Amino acid sequence: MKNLKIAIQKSGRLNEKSVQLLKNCGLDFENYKSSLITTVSNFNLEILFLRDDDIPGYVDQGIADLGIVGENVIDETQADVEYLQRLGFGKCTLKLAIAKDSSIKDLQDLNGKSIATSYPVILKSFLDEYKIKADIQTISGSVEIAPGLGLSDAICDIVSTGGTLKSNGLKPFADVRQSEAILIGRKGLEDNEILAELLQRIQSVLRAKE
Ligand code: PRT
Ligand code: ZN
Repeated sequence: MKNLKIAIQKSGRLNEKSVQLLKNCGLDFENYKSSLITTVSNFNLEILFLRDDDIPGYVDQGIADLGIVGENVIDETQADVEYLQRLGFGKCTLKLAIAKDSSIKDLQDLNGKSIATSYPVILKSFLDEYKIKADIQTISGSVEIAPGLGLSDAICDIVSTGGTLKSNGLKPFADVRQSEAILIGRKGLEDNEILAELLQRIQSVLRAKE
């Protein structure tokens, strides 16, 4: 049977837990930090190591069959993929945040204000839902320093402990969406036996953790 390809994050917050999950499923592979692809010796699977932002697109295009990535990234890229299994790690919340002493009190106060984010697609759909017209400033990182530098009135960024907001003089203001790592698959994999076996193993690993 033809190997499936699964894309996981090469380095970053989801890498270690993605590797651990696959190892806990009994898959035997070397986690080469320098190579982009590795073969599982005892299962019909190859592992691709990618930037998380690229994973939904690879799966959407069928270059990878499966992927492990945060729901926030899937939503932001608007990839057309199947949600196969929530994985229970990488939990975080995309939040709006403002300066501790900001005059912004409720969502409607964001009208006419500028908001810095790395998630313009998700933010735009949230603002549209509340009929708020704000100026979205897309930046790729260090979003938390934008208000202090005068670039924006608010930010929309991922929060887990809240420590980063606090140390930049910001406070959370509203939740935009929650997220966790999820197993995604390309369309048309429904009857694949390798996937069925892998899903079964993943689900028993998750159950053992409960
Ligand atoms: O290099 P690559 O593009 O693959 O990685 P990346 O730098 O884009 O992503 P990475 O590794 O930072 O995060 C991968 C995924 O982990 C995200 O897409 C989320 O789904 C999930 N995740 C969980 C988080 C966090 N928790 C998190 N705390 N992603 C980012 N953060 C950042 C956040 O952006 C902010 O700067 O951590 C800071 C806030 O953390 P606290 O604990 O101070 O609130
Ligand atoms: Zn990324």
